Amino acid sequence: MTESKTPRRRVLSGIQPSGRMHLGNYLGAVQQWVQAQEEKEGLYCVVDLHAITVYQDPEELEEQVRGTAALLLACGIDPEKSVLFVQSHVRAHSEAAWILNCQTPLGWLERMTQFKSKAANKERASAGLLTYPVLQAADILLYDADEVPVGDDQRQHLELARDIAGRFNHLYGETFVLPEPVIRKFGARIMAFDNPTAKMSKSSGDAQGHAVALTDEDAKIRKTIKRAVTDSGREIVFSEDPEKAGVNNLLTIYKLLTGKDQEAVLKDFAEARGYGDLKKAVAEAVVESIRPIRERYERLMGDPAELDRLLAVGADRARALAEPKIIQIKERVGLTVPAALR
Ligand code: AQP
Repeated sequence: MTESKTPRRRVLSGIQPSGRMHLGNYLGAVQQWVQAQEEKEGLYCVVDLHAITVYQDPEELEEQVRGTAALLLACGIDPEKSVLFVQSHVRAHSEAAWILNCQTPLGWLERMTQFKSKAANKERASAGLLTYPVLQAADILLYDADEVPVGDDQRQHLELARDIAGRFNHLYGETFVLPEPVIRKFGARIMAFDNPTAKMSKSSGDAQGHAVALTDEDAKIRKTIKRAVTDSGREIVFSEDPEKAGVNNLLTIYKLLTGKDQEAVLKDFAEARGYGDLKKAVAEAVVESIRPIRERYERLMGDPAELDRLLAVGADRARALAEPKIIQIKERVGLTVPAALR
């Protein structure tokens, strides 16, 4: 008797090559991607089309794309198990984004909080910043992704992707899978070390003491964490109290990097003499986790031809999945697809 095999769930997520990848990206997103690829079908992309919604130096962008891909591999994305590719290498993303743009009410986009905060100056903000979440919906819907592991800042965009899919299915018939956001309870929002009420982000990543980048040397990591803002108390507890945000952030990072549960984490600090001891232990956990990533990254960056080869293979595999879907999407809305494009 042949055993019937349930198809593996498909997971898709992306990261912008817009700056130095940091601990927040790793703990909120990439660590989950690495874990997911063991049981699920993973597709992970470097979303360069998203990055150009704000100005990027053209020469630097090329290096950033390679660097981001190398970091994903260094973190444990295995190109044998997962599809790793660059968004702009698969044209269907841009085509699907345009078609979905034409189906998305403007009001839905104007309500996005990320747009509101990034596009305060409407004379300077690009139209791409407004339609950014539609491109993100296209990235996901093109591959019929079941799950999208992201940080908490992407929650609203993912709801929008579901709304866009639902509206399209309603107007043109069942076409898209409604993707589920996968957002961790711990690590969904790693906070900045210099301001634990703000999320750690690439765009502020160069500010002294803001973030730990995955390429930082041991001494720099120790210095950043030693200077992390905490509070004037002494209590080492997980807490949602904004006053304790700094301590909570340090404990969360420690928990995720050591794989311990909350109780075991608190036990490790039962004898601590103050926040100095906490910071030292967190810094060591971060150093030990980042060192092998940084070393693998340096090796990978030393062989750009091999990196490009891996990305070419990933793009071919992604194209093979995206091409039939973009044909289906075009046909649904009444666009003819000539034989040469099939
Ligand atoms: N601080 C964070 N904590 C947890 N998850 C995070 N992510 C980002 N920051 C945190 C998640 O990382 C994935 C890639 O996101 P991104 O490329 O948009 O990274 P970013 O650091 O948010 O980049 P920017 O350019 O600096 O964006 P802004 O200016 O918006 O902060 C996503 O899954 C994201 O949720």
